[in-house]
Amino acid sequence: MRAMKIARVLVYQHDLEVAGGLYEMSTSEVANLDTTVVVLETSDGTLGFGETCPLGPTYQPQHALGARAAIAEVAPAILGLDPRQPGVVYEAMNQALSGSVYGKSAIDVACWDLSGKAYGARVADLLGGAHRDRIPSYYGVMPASPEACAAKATELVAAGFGRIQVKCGARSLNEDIDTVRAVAAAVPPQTLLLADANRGWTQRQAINFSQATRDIALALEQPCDSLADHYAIAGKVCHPIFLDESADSIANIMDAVSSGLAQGFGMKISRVGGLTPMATVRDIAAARRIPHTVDDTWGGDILAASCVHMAASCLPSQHEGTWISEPYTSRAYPMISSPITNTDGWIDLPSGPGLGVEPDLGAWGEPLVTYS
Ligand code: 0XW
Ligand code: MG
Repeated sequence: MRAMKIARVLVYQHDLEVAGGLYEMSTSEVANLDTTVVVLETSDGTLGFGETCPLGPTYQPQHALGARAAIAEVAPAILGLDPRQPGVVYEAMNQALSGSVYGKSAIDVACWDLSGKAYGARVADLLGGAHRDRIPSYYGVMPASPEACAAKATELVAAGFGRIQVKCGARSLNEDIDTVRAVAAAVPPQTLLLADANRGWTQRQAINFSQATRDIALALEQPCDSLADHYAIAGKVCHPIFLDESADSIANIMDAVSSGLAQGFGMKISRVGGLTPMATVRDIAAARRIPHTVDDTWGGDILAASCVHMAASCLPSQHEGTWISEPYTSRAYPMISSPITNTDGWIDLPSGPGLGVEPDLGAWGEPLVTYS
């Protein structure tokens, strides 16, 4: 095998503006996303791309400056390593820094991109193979009146979406109940519905909401703040629990699966630390037939592509959908490759090699920092 070494780590920062002004959830709202793109340049001049983009500083304990600080800690430790060995690179990062896996995630994704380019394969192929070349997407309906949310859901179903998440927890419980009822009445019965409170409900609110909507087939996505809250409400709620923000490590996910706490997961690649750990999560979920999404918190085409490759490698029976930021973002960074978009509620798998996305680096300006 020809030698391939990481020679330089370049870090870029971009602002991603939210289309229409604000992205709202129960616990936070954001107008602008600060995304970090890592470019790994190898000794033979090949470039690999990775990205990490926390959803503002309060969605979960991750923030853009933290990501870049983590990258500063680990970048010197990966220089000279072979990016085709993501596990070896990951261990070097872990030896240099404990935790902050959302920063390490961008480097891990860039290693998979480089591996694909080196082997002439798609990242999905390296992850075990693509079960399909198009994957289903899903959409989060932001807080609004019951009528407005039902109208949006009707529009989404007509556009091809089969999975709809209703953002809850930002209004009174009765308004949430009325909204979810209106949305459920507006969509066909096979639509996968979720009420996502983004940690916003107390245990009592989650139990009351679930009991009041027990006749509706839906899942409760991260209703409460902590894992302990979810253990406390399990058995008292009438719906499956999908963990999202609390699905933050392989260990927690294993416990939630083996204890029977979680019946599904809203999975974010950067939250568990990249494609390498996400492949383990995918396999744990498959072993117990637990459905899950494959998303990230925001990001542009690079992060979206990494989600689509991972999602394509999941069994279709396990993968419920992939949320991408594209419908919500008015300005992403300049790219040469065609954008990763929803068409009829589905997303095409880029053809590769690697992630199959090509940034317009000439239009990106200078990197924030270069490690060499
Ligand atoms: C709707 N999402 C997938 C996008 C935002 O990152 C939040 C997230 C969620 O489900 O919480
Ligand atoms: Mg969620």
